[in-house]
Amino acid sequence: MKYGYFNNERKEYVITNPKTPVKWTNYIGGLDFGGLIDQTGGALLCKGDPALNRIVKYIPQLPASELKGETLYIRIKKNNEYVVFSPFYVPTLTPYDYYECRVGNGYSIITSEILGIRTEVTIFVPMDSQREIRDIKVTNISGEAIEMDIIPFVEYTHFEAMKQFNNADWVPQTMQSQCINEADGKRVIKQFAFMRKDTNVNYFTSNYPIASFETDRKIFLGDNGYGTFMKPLSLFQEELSNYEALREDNIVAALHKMGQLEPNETKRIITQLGQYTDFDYEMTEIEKYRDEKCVDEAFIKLENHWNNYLSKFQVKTPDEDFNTLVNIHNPKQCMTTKNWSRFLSLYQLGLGVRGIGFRDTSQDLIGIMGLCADESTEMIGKLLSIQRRNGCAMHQFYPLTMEATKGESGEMENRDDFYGDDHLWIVQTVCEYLKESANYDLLNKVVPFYEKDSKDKPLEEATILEHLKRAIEFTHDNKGRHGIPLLGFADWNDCVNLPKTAESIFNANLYGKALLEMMELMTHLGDEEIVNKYKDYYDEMKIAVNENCWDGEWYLRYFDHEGKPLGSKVNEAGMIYTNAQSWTIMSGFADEQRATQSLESLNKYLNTKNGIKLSYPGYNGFDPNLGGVSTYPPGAKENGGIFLHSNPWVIIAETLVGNGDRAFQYYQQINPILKNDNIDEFEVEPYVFPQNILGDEHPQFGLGRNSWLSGTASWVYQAATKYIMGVRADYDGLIIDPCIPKAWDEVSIIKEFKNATYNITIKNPNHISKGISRMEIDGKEVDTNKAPIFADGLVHNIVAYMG
Ligand code: IFM
Repeated sequence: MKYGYFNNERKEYVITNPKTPVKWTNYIGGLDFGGLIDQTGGALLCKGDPALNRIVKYIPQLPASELKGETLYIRIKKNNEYVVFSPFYVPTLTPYDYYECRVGNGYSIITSEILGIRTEVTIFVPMDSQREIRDIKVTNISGEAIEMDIIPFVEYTHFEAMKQFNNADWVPQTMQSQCINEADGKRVIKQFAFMRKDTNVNYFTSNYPIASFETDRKIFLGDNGYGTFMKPLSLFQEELSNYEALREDNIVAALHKMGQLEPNETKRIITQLGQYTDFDYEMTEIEKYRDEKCVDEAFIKLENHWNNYLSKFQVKTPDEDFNTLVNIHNPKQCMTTKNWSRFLSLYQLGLGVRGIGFRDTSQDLIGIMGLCADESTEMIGKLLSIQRRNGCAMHQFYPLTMEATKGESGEMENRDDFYGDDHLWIVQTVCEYLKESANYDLLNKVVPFYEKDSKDKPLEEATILEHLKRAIEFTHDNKGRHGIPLLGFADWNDCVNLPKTAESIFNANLYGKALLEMMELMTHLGDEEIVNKYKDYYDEMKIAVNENCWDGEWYLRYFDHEGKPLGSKVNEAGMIYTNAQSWTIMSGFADEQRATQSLESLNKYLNTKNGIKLSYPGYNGFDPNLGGVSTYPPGAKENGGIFLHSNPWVIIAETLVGNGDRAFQYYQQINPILKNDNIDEFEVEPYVFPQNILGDEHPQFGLGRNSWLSGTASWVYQAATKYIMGVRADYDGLIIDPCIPKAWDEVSIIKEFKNATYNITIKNPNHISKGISRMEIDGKEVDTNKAPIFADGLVHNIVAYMG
């Protein structure tokens, strides 16, 4: 079954059936103000932190048919009786003649035709103003005059999201609403929790007179609270009660009387949902956004912003689905994960367990580096400010307070260990930034380490370069009995939690990759001494990996606390792991023969038509010595599921050994666009990567979950742009080193790089996968496949011939 289609001209996905298998969402605004919108108009909004300052009550676990956060009711009079429906289908479930939800960049537009009314609602947050705009246009298409009322609806949550659910005494006592009447019938309806009434005041308003309103859910639903959102009884009375809630479940329902709409007549109402600390300032902004022209301009500005972002890297290949993903939806997902980390989605509920992750965000930042590198610097500084003096890092932080924790959900707080990988990721992030931007000043920026001797006095601070060096030294100093870095609580695979002293081959490879990056950087900066030191570290680790971790046909993944291998043919479950193969190639530790052999083994044991599994066979039952991984059934998530984040690493590894056909095959296996025409098995949105797909050991093989916020976005984008297309920024130029399917004749790429446009055509007359035999820049032959830095604001034409 199919629920929609891609509209590339508008850079949208258009959902044509509201009854998607699970809610399909989109993001508006950012963490400073914004959240997610589902295809039936539900919204989850917050300001600054979804755990500490949440605005709207969205409970994803409720049935799909239930109201979630926000909706819109329309009331018409027929034969002197009210008929009430929602143009979003949910929560009234009124049959529709037409429905579409256009999932755009930073906006959603829901259009429907129900009972002779065409409604179009554009939902977005302006670029430079913190408010959710719902721009509602209603048209009477019934052919006869209709009397109509419009009732936007919001259900608030307590700003402390967890308290809303676990304290049903304090929360209801503190929630209050008030109405401010303005001169011309317009109103601002305020909502707050008593203790925050001067700092976090939510409000709803519109550009139209509000005839009457309701702020108490029980009264709104009617029948002493036994009414439903499907048929709120108060909407069958002429007016709402104008009750200003003193406690309990606060909502706002604002009755706008539109009067009689003649056939084909359209009316437009613009609502605003926001939060203010300074009422006077906010009123001037509210007035601004009551103006239709201002809203139109804000929408165009948002569109231009996204178009500009996407224009920085565009490809044209013979494969349209590849082009669509690389040019539109994948970079959009990169920006979204960069903005939200794992903080707020339908799966990561933003209730305070997960904040901004050191590991996750370091990787997410790389995803936007080629498009808007400078948007990463503030976050790089924040991440490094939770690095510890000894070089390892706190696992995550909460941006409003900058409080950091060692792990998620406090499981690590009383342990003296660390995540063995976190600190190493940021080395790649900073190096990618420098290659794309050439802003070497960043390395001299001084950032404190996390340990402090008093609340506001940092004990030690150092330059970013020094932070990176500490990261390297931490791993260098924390190795196990085989000379392999310690696992700590976990490495990238959060769920394999082996007892202390276990070693991680993933960490060995990540360390190897970080050393390669540091050697390149320090060579560029001319510090030979440190390059030599890192070369020794690198060689030492390469030997340790190859002497201890080769299992005959593939690389091992871990040594446990007793020195026994995991990811070996001696293991009944967890015999082979994907990351041990891909990363041993990405680190440069595997020689050609081992690289080829391990990729063959990976293909044999781990590949499926829906993507590459993380390991095989799955563990079948809980084992405290393995930890989280064994809590899942075989084939799910990290226990042998198709964990998409690790698929692009294999794609990159395949390009590094020159296998363009297989790299592309692996890419297309997970390309969500290709699921569109038959999506009932996959279930989640076809326009973003989910985090996981159930593997073939699970009866529901092919089912996707945890869409949107996943490191998959950043790494698939890197795999496509830097390795399949092969266009990679370097310190002194732009490398052109594609690895494409042999069948492709030609591809072209436009990349903005350091204040110039590189207009690249790659020709493949001999139908090979890899290797540039000659290149011309602006018509002149050059003897390299690296284009120089032009930095002249001009367009440069490059033609590269494969051969
Ligand atoms: O690497 C982790 C990530 O930090 C959070 N999601 C799961 C991944 C794999 O365990």
